[in-house]
Amino acid sequence: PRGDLFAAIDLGATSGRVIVGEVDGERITATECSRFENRPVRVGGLLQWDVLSLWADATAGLARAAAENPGIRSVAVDTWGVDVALTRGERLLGNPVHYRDTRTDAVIEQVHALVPPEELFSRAGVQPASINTIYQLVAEQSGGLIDAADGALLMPDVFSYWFTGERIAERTMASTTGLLSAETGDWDRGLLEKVSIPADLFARVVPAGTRLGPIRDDVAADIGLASSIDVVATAAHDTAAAAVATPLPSRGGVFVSCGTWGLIGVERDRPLLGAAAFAAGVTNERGLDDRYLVMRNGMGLWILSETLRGWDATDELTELLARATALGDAVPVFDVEDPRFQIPGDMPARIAAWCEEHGVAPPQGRVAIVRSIIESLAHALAASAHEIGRLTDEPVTQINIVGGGSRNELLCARVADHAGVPVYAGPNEATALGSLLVQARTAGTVNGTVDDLRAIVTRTIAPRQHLPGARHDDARSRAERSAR
Ligand code: LFR
Repeated sequence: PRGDLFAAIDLGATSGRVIVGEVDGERITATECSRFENRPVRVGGLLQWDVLSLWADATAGLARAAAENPGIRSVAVDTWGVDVALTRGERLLGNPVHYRDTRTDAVIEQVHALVPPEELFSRAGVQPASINTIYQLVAEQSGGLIDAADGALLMPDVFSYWFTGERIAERTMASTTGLLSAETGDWDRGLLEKVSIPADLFARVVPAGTRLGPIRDDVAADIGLASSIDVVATAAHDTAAAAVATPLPSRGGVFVSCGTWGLIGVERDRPLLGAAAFAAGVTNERGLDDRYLVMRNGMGLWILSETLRGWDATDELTELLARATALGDAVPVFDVEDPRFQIPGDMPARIAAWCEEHGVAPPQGRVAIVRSIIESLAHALAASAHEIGRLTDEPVTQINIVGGGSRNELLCARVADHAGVPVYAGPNEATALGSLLVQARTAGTVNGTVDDLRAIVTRTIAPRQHLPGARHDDARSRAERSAR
């Protein structure tokens, strides 16, 4: 190889992957070396992480990747935000609970009685949402687990800890908890006190790119690694890693990181706080270095993938999308942000119920349901992009879609149509690329700011362009008209 090699372990909603990347000062290329299932398990009334099988699969994948690619310089783990493991000594106190579990519903009011949502937002910059770690920890407190714990680690940090024995809290990931001060970037002790969560549970916050040390010898032997590899705390929140690898222009571009979730935002030097930002559902999470991701956190491909899962038709996505494209856009547009769509279950039934409640004829048949989901999602993403432009006072001139959604041509084309600006699609593995670039900088392979890292992606990958169509149908108003 011409460049240096790095490995990214990316744990996504349905699968985990080990991706090996080669980086030199100019370019990055990445190859998926292994892919394994990531399925939360519902047992004992709780939706839980299957964390041990993930460890087994991820480390087996890493060992294979290392055997096939001698000289890998480092490895790093990223996942979605908010989920946390409680520890006592070196052990986990049970399986971490998945954020789609509904146990937090019971404590929302309790938390808000102690700290009103507006204050949660002004302190942490994060939009209060029932998935946030703050509610998860308060829920565990009612169950007595906090009393038994002497530590709390966010999920990527669990893997780093198992690899190295180092307990840290990587900052981009920590910023998703709702417990990190937007100002200082450190745990908000005053807030923790108000909700009676002991501050000493948490590990020290470190910036993305911190080298944690080599994989412990005993661990390397256990997982079948011939020689040890360094572990880096990358931008461990998948969204923050994806933002690094999004080929954004210097101005006017909005990123849409579209996987299971849709994160629509811009990168800024300051968080966007205040009443208007709060009311508009803005969330400020940490990006690489001193950047903030000013975003709206909304629906992504989840409704679609959950629908296909329910039909046992996950393999039929390509065909269904082709037929949905041919069908046209005369389908209902429903509100993808309605909370009923967050919980795993029968999505078509919930879409039908939503339509009936709103006096709209529900989509009939699989193809129409798929098209209705795409139209509704495209509409919501486009509207959010413009809302972010309005709130940050920077009119949107283009939208960059990265993540799995960037491979969905119909979705990208319809976002362009609804938004009235060009959409640039790709890279779809932005999260892994971001992780690899952060590691390459830690290793000294490349230097510079997040803009310099991003420029490597821009040089390597040409996104697909989708121009807005001539016809700017507003499907929502049409659906509403037909309802009258
Ligand atoms: C995307 C993501 C979002 C976060 C959500 C839940 O994968 O990380 O940024 O809000 O998952 O953790």
